[in-house]
Amino acid sequence: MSTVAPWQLRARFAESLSELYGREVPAYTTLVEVSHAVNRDVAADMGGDAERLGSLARVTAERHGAIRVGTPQEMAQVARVFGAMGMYPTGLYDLRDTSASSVPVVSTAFRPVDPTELARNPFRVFTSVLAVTDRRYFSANLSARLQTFLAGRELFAPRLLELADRVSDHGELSQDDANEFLRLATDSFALSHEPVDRAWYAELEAVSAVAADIGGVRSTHINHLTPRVLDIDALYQRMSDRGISMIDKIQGPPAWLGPDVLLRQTSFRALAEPRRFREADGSVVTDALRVRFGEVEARGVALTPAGRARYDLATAQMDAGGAQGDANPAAVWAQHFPATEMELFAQGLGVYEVTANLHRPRDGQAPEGTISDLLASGWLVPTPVVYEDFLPRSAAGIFQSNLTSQGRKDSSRDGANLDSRWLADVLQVPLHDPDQLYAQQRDSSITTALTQLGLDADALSAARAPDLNRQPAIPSSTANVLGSQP
Ligand code: OOG
Ligand code: NI
Repeated sequence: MSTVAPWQLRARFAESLSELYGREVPAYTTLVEVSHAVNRDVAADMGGDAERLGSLARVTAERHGAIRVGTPQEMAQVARVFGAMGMYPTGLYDLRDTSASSVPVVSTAFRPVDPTELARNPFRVFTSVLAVTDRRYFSANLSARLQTFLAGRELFAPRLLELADRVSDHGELSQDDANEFLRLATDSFALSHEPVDRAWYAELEAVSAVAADIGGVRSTHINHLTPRVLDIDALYQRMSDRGISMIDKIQGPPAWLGPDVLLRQTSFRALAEPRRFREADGSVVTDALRVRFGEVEARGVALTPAGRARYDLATAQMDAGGAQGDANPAAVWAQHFPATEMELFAQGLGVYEVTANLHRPRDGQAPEGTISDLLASGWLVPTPVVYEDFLPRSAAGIFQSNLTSQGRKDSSRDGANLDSRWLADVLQVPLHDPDQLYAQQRDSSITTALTQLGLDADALSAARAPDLNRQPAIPSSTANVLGSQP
């Protein structure tokens, strides 16, 4: 009997979580249906161009999930379970200072890091761990009680962790073990029906609704599962037409006619779900909790660090315009970003792979010159690299839109220093840097393409590794040539 590889586990896990979440939150199923309809329509309208940032098959299956855990130990277990599915921690998102409300978590995204694996199935999970030692939120006394509570719970069955380690050691599982792994992994994220201790939940909620959601219960659950759409503005309209009230805007870059970059997201409000509570007198009552919701996203071209700096600037200016009430976000955006993909690439702002155009008529000419020359003469063709990560600001917005209250934070105290070194230590596996991954992808595509053209990749290395942090990837003379192409 054939065995099951990590990417197959990942694809099947995404599917089974989707089934689970659809049963728990029916509006999610509506969202997925509308997303698929939008994607079909965009594909029909645009043809092959619709697939420029991922095949329709990939985009249709594409989801991200969000989960939240309480302790470094739980986070390390998550790394084992997701590692078995070829999902590795990438990027650090410290949300403690990005929002006005109390969001005491530090996060990373578990995702495939290899382009081939991303193409097979890009499932990713935004994963947050509670900053239990941060005194701005938790007093010494509350922190100690919280840590005791968390130490006494078990989020992942020992058998699940054993199977996860087996995949990591052997690279595959038998069909039976795979089925068991997927069942246990999916069950770990189901909403529990165990009664919630009212007093404990309320004590944590006074500090932070997120802290209560994580540390007030004895299990974890999927917070949301997000499909990807090719046209988020159309999706927003169709959901609104169906009477589902969306948050008042789409987060991230504005709608405009130029290339889509990074990530645009929107959501609808958390739905109240029946949950059981144990009262102080021991009685159990059914009440409602609003912690989960629906989210949808559109993904664009990844940005280089230089492009990201532009994004930050544009965002700050759009905010300032917003405060004056006369903002036209698309106009502000257009002051910072070029209107064509060719320019986005030529100015060193967008991340692109190149491929060798082996069908180019030779008309007596051999491929020669610098990378820029080869692009200009059509021997190299750029294709965009899709943004696979998250945006701290949108993430903070997502947390915030879900909060029942502001919570409290004593900013006069020192925060705990939870940086990427701390997180890598917690995870016990390397923490990947998104910028490095994108740069590697670009550089290795250049090496492959040059080799295919029979050129000496090393000899062109100066041009091969342009410092996109500081200067345009391509000399401006070429930028002009590229920009004038259709
Ligand atoms: C995660 C929020 C972040 C996103 O898409 O930016 C997120 C959470 O609410 O647990 O999912
Ligand atoms: Ni999300």
